[in-house]
Amino acid sequence: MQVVYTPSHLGHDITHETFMGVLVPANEVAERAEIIRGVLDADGGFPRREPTEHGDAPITAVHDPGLVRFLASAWSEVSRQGIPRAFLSADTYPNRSMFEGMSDDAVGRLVREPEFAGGRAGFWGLDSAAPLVAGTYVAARGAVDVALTAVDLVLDGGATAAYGLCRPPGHHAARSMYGGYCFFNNAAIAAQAITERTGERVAILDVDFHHGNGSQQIFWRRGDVRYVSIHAHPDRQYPYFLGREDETGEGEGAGENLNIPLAAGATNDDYLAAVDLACETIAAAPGAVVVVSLGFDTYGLDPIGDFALTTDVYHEVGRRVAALGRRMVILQEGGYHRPSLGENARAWLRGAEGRPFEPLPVAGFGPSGAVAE
Ligand code: SP5
Ligand code: ZN
Repeated sequence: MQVVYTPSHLGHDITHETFMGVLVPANEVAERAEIIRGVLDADGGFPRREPTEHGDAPITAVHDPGLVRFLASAWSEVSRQGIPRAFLSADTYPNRSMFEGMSDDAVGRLVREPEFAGGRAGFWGLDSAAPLVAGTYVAARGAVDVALTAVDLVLDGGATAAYGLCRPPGHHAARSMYGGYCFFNNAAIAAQAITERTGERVAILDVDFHHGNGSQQIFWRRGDVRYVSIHAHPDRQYPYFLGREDETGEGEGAGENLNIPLAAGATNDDYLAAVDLACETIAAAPGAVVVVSLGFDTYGLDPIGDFALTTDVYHEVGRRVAALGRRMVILQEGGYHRPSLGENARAWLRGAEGRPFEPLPVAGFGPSGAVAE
């Protein structure tokens, strides 16, 4: 399987994020993508290529041009405004209760993008844990081009499947919002491009630990993109305010959104049962391509997840998704346990290719998915 990768992600060189107001070491770091790249290279079965540039149009097909302008200018504004920070994080968000009792369109009429960079970050951002630095915009554009190049390989290049090593990830980014370590929604941009180019329906299967609130929002009223997600229940995990079972879409999109929230401690068996339901739901609608939002924060040792999956199950999940018989555009989302990331990606992708998985002799990493302490 071909891998699309660009070193432009390295400019998004995040070292810290905030967790409930406290500065903590960053989870979504450059080393993540470098580890996956290194392990896939060592496998020998994953030829790697750089993306080609696809321009603004596929981005503004799903995102507000204002979000693109904000991300393009945010860091230079931080410098111009003399804000002494290593990264941009929001100051104040427009909480919905700020407008309680005002007319229904008050948010649309009264909330305007401010000038102060911290206020702008609150206007466009979901949360305070998605730091933005000097290289973020170029990196986020690179991740979109990685996704669209994976689409090209599958639609024009005759590939059954392609893997886009996207970083930063994308599935939390909504039409007019960044957040959750995500700036542009790589999977949504890919799905939109596929619908435009094929005129056919597309499915997105989101197997990141977190609900892909951005992907759900973008396609909420769309009858041509079915979104199916398996994730931690939002009662206890980010993004808290979306991801429940009763969110099924509206209008043309009624019935096209399926959320499968799981309890803490979800096992391989729990997870495979959810994968089977997800695959049945995808198979129930026509379409030749599935976009996979692939996260490994479902792994048992992930520092921000609470599931109990092992490396072996990723091979089986890849195999079951491939058994849908659709072409696959597989895009990297989260996954923060660095010692296992490369092997988990290799297991999933080999499963998707119908190849067996033998663990590589990676230092400190055992065959059962357990890390030697
Ligand atoms: C793409 C992706 O996986 N984004 C995840 C964004 C999660 N942001 C919130 C992180 C909260 C971390 N909580 C740490 C709890 C440690 N016990
Ligand atoms: Zn995640």
